[in-house]
Amino acid sequence: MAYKVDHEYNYLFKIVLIGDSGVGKSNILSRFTRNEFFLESKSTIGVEFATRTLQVEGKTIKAQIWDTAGQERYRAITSAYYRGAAGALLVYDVTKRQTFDNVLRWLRELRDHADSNIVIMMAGNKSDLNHLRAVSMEDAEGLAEKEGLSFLETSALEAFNVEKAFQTILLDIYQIVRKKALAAQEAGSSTGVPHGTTIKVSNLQDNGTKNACCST
Ligand SMILES: Nc1nc2c(ncn2[C@@H]2O[C@H](COP(=O)(O)OP(=O)(O)OP(=O)(O)O)[C@@H](O)[C@H]2O)c(=O)[nH]1
Ligand SMILES: [Mg+2]
Repeated sequence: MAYKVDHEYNYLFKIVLIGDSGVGKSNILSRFTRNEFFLESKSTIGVEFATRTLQVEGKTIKAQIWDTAGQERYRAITSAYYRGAAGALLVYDVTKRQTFDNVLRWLRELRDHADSNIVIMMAGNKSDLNHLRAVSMEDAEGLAEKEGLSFLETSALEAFNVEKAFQTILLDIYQIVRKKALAAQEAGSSTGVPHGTTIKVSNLQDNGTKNACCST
């Protein structure tokens, strides 16, 4: 049987796009992966994803970015959507206050469904519409600091900071992965033996089966 092994990247990281409907998630994705923008795009139905491979600190990283509908009625797939995600781009629209107020709701959803170590970047999209601004930089920076998120304003239309947003998320993820790998290496080399789970086999039971109990 013929099959192809893909050796073209060092790491594959999944990133999810979240935020209210209409904030520009799908256009951020198309700008980043295909350098395209659509003035009149339809609301996403179901889940789509696209990939782009890029260099981070000399490593080739394939970013697999998932996009779904911000609209509540399409969102019955949450746990599958968040499974395995190493990063999240949480988008609001700088011209719509409600989408910023809902950031806390999205953070709660991440806390409920995603890995606790997930890297989160908040993006205030549509920065090109400055004359219609309803969320100040100060408010957004305040929230980002309080919640421990990175933050950028972006414009999918003008291709402003879209690249930087993903680069920042990927770099943060890469550094976490590297730190973990180094820690594991050090733990292994300090004893000279590989680390594993210790299995303590206790008394033989009456029926002759062994009762194994584990400690780490
Ligand atoms: N001016 C401006 N408009 C934008 C920008 N990004 C997206 N839009 C417009 O905003 C509208 C909604 O964009 P989408 O990308 O479809 O939004 P979405 O978040 O994917 O929406 P759902 O799929 O419903 O969750 C479209 O008309 C886009 O053209 C931006 O940076 N600036
Ligand atoms: Mg969409």
